[in-house]
Parts: sequence; structure tokens; C-alpha cells
Amino acid sequence: MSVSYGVTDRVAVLTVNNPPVNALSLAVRQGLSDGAARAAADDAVDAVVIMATGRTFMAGADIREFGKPPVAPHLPEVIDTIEALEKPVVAAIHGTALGGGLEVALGCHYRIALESAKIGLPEVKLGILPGAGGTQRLPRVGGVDNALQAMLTGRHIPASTAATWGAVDKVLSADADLQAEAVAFAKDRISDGVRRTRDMVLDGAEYGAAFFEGVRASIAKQSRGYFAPERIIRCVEAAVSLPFDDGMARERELFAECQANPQARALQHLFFAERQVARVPGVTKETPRRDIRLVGILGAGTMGGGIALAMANAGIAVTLLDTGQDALDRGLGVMRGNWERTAKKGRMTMDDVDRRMGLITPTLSYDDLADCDLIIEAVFEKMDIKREVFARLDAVAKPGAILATNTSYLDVNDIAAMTARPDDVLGLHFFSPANVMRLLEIVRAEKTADSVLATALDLAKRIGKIGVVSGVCHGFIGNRMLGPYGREAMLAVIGGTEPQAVDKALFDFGMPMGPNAMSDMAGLDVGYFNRQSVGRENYETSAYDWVDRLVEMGRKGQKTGEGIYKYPQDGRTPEPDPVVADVLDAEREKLRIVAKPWSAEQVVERCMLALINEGAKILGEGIALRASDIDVVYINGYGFPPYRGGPMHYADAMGLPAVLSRIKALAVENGPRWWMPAPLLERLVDEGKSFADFDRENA
Ligand code: TC6
Repeated sequence: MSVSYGVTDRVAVLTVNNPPVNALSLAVRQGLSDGAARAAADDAVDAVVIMATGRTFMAGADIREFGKPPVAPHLPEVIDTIEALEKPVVAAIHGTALGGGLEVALGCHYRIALESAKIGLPEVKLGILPGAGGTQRLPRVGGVDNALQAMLTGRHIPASTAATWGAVDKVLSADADLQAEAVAFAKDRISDGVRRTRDMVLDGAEYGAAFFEGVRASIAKQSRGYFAPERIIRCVEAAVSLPFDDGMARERELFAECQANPQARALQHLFFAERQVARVPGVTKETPRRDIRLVGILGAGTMGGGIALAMANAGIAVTLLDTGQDALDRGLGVMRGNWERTAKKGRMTMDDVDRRMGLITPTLSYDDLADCDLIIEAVFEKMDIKREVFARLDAVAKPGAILATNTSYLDVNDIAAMTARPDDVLGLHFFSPANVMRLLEIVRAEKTADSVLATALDLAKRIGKIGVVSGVCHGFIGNRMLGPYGREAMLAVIGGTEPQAVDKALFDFGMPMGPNAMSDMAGLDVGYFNRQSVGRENYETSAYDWVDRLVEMGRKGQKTGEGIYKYPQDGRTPEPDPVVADVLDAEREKLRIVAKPWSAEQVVERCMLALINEGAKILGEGIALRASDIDVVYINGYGFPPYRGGPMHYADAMGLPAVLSRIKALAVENGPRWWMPAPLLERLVDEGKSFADFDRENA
């Protein structure tokens, strides 16, 4: 039974039971509809409670049903049935009342919640809008501004905050007996009668065109490129200006527009992709985990400091080692400054700052790492140095300690081989700034033990990251794909496209910044040294020689005030530099290239095809477990627009035959060296399959 019906003290209790999150599947909708009808007809009942068993109230519509033909009873009708009851209906909320779940609660006449509960309308994150009356009912019970904020951010709102909005009538202590309280509350409402949200009147006078233009302007930056936010605003415009039923009709129309837009499929793909990453061969619930209480970090610089911040933010103690007192002091100063800035914004107290600083113990001695459960090195990216560090760690670390390298490119098998315990070694590739970026690439080396991998996956969750497992190869998943993407961008420039035009094309595609601005930010010398170490035979020299000339002129990017761009204003805002145009002209002459600008479409197409082809190689070689893992990496580590679902989903949306035929055409135009189609891509096209099919078959 997805919804049970019981009567206590003349109150009908409808209890939803659909684990794990009580999603509003067809059976639940039918159960609620039947339960409401039964309560209406039941002479032994004067009021109704709707609640759920297990860990949460209803967490929304069943996302797995999206994309399939909808089957009646539809959620808006179920909610109408509940709202129309002539007996008071109380929603009793624990866990999270999200999306359709909250919409059910808003259709009830009253709402009570445990103080640990949260409510929210997170549909925007799935590319849609609350389509079961949420856009019309939440503004009525919770206020127009609050409702807009909730729907545009998708944030979970604590019950106590929702109560100040008026969206929750009573907050109970977290250990209260929810059912007993709800029944008592419902009985007390019998004399008040029903209170229907649809009948609440919104005063539209306050919310004219200027108000909504202000809302649009305030979200313009974070919602750039997204389809649903504008539709959510239009729904609320309807809520303040139209009668309830007309507003509902408008909501239905705009909901359908969102559902039909490819962004909904992309974002729903991402929802499941982010939950798939933790499914890793060899790791089950039963796989033993190691206890991580104390983490050693080598290097107090940008990366080591960021990792220490991430650990301390999750309450994990850190021993932070560097080679000199100055470097340690500087690192600790940066960390304190970071937390103090957060405190100034009111997001933590100065006591929190002190408490977190108290979790960090600085040291200059390797011996102090002896008690650490996990040691992560974030030292200079050179194999000799890494080898030496790991040999020293092997000597001091206690048995069972996990040894991790934060290398971005180097061979983790080689590093592990420097120890007598290669099964305890893996890569933990954080992204800068490590306390902010959500992605953590977890690099499984040949001998990494399953328990080490399982512990790393759990740790990623604990510190609020999304851990994606990668095999060993140069650059792992993300940086290996970044190579061909950057190559095409740089070829566009030497080919005659202005750097700012290349950046604009990719920015307009949805990337947070273009590759030239990004290279300047990361430092042009990083790539320069990397190219020197891999040798000229291993990369497309014509793409990068012009960048190398800039580095040799001392132009290393933002940090020297000049790189591909110059930064005269504030050190961060790029401006084109005629000096760079001269360097490019000289290089073109040397290479006998006649400048011919690429169109924005060409730039995007070549950069995307380069990403996709490399992604398909990575997948075919088993470096990534799933195409969707690659999407998660690119979205969370490289700023790929979530609403495009990641490069592999984007390829599926283009159609793999079209992708392959364009890659083959580029191989003909430019030679096969960089454009050999990935064997997996050819195979999938032969078999008429997509990357999503590949993932399904290999699940
Ligand atoms: C909506 O309501 C629209 C209405 C308009 C109608 C007209 N459906 O996240 P977890 C699965 S849109 C189906 O790991 P947590 C999830 O895939 C919806 N499945 O748990 C996973 O399955 P797996 C608006 C769902 O404790 C398992 O449940 N609602 C759904 O970390 C556990 O999930 C939302 O967007 C679903 N709605 O977090 C809320 N939700 O084990 C989406 C979860 O097979 N959900 N699953 O991998 C969440 O935000 C979180 O799941 C959570 C629990 C906060 C409820």
C-alpha cells in the first residue's frame, strides 16, 4: 500500500509509504486521491492528516516518470481534491517537503513541521517549474518575495524560517511525536473549518512591472542561459495579477514549455548522474571503511590550504606541513582571512573562525604526520619531488593510513610504487579553490585497495564534494579532456580569430569564462612548463608557440598583469592588447598561416567535438566508469553549463552519427593526427546506440 488510511480520534491519517523518498509516483497519487475521497465520505471523520513514513515527507514528483506519457490522476488534480475537502486537512512534515511534496502540503489547509524539517521548490534545478500549483500557492501563503527566492534558487528552507513566512503554522521540537501532534492540531482546527490557499487574496498593487524587472535583474548573472527561471517569474506575475484558476492555467502552459525544452532533460540527466557516481565496482555497503579523524596535508600553499579549509569546514582535524615557517605562517594567515571574510558576511561567527583554526596544527616535521589517518600531498607538480615525498611518508605514516597525491597529471601507479604499501595509495585530485569547487577526482591506481576507495568516496560526501572515480592516465578524466579543448581554442587564435572572440563564443555557449581568460587566470607558465616536460612531439606546437612567446616575454597572465590579455583596470578584467596581436602576426608569418577568423559556431563546434572525442576515448579505455561520470566532472570541475547536461549528454543530444561525421570531416580537413575518431564512438554509431545506452548496458 503506497498510502494507508487509518482513523484516530475522528481524524483520518493518510500515510504515504514509498521508499526511499516517498516520491509522488502514480500509486501515491492514486492513494492520496482515494484517501481524500474516503475521508470526505467517512462519517467517523471530522479532519484529515497527511503525512509520510520513513526518512522524509514526500520529496517531490517521481522524476523517473518524467519523459513518459503522464498518467491520471495528475498531481494538480489530486491537490485540488485535497484542497476541496470540507474537513480541515493538516500536512505533518518531517524530513524534506520538496517540489510536488510541498505542493501537496500547500494544498492542505494547515501545515505543521518538525523543526528539523525543510521545505523547498527545487524544480528549477531540474529545468522545470513547480507545476502543481506551487507558483500560485506559495506566494499566497509565504509571500511573493519569499516564494520567488525559494523557486529561483531551489534552496531548502528550514521549518522555522518557513514559519516566519507563514508557510508553516506550527513548528514542533525535532523529537516530537508528529502523528499525535498532528491529530491534536487537526482536532483543534475543526471549529476553525477549512482554510483554502486558493481563496487567499494577493494584493497585486505592490508587485508591478518594476518589481519583476528588479527580480529579473537580480538573477541575471546566476541564471544566464537557463530557461526555467524566466518562466517561474512569469508564473508569479500571473499569481499577483490573475484569479487563481487563470494563474493555474498559466502555470500549466509554462510548465509544459519547460518540460519540452532540452534543458529539462539535461538537468534531470545530471540529477541522476550525480547520484550514480558513488556506484563503483568493488565498493559496496559492506566494504570496510577506514576511520578518518586526522588528515595530514603537505603544502600550505593555495591547494594545500584550500584542502585544509575543506577538511576543517567539515570538522576534521588537520596537521598541516610545509618546509618553512614563513610558508606555514602565510598559509595559516590566508586561511584565517578566508574564514574571517565569511564571518564578515554573517555566514559564520568569529567563534566558528577560532574553532576551525583550532582544528589546524601546523608543523615543519614529517614525524608529526605519524598519527594521521589520511595524508594528502599538495607539493610541487614534479615527479622527482612526489617520489621523494612518498618515500618519506611511507617511513612515517602509521599502518593503515591512506596516502594520497593531489597530482593533476602524474602517474599515480609510479607514485604508489615508491612505497611499500601501494594498496594504501590513491589520487585525490582537488580543484582550485579546493574549499569551494565541488569536484573531487578520486584516482584509483592499479593496486588501490577497495577499502581505500570506499573511504575516499565517503570522505568526499563528508566534506561536501562530489567524488568521481578515474583510472590512471595523463590528466585523468578532466585535464585530459581539457587538452584537446584548449588546443582547438588556441588553434582558433593562431588561425586568425581574436582571443576575445574565441572567449565570447564559449562564454555565450555557457562556459563561465573563455579559455584565453582562463589560461591567464591559471597562469600561462603552468602550461608552458607542462609542454616543456612532455616534449614538442607530443602536442600541437602551432597552437601553443604563440603562448610560449608571451611567457618568454614575462607575460604569465593575471599574476604579472599581462598575458593573453592585459589587466590595467583592477588586475582581473581582461582587455585586448595590441602587443599580443603583434606576437600573433609574427608567429603566423613564421608558420605561413593566413589569418582567417573562425565563426563563433566553428569555435564552439571544434572545442566541443574535441572534448567529446577525448571523452569517448577515456570511456572506451575504462578510465571513466560511465559517460555520465564525465558529465559530472565537466560540470562540477570545469564550469560546463549544467543546462547542457555535460559534454557526453550534449553529444547524445546532437546525435552520435552527426558527431562522428563532423569529426571525420575535421580529420579530412586537418589531418588525422588530432581527429582520429574514438573507437567507442565508431562502435556506438555502428550499433545505433548513444552514450546513455552505453551507461545503461554497463550499469
Ligand atoms: C517535482 O516535484 C515536480 C512537480 C510538478 C508535477 C506536475 N524522484 O538524493 P538521494 C532517489 S520535481 C525519483 O541520494 P539524500 C534518488 O535518485 C521533484 N527518485 O538521498 C536516489 O535513488 P538511488 C522535486 C528520487 O538523502 C534515492 O532517491 N523534488 C527522487 O541524499 C535517494 O536520493 C526534488 O527535486 C525523486 N523526486 O537526499 C527533490 N528524489 O538510491 C529531489 C530522490 O537509486 N531529491 N530520488 O540512487 C532530493 O533532493 C534528495 O533526494 C533528498 C534526499 C533531499 C530528498
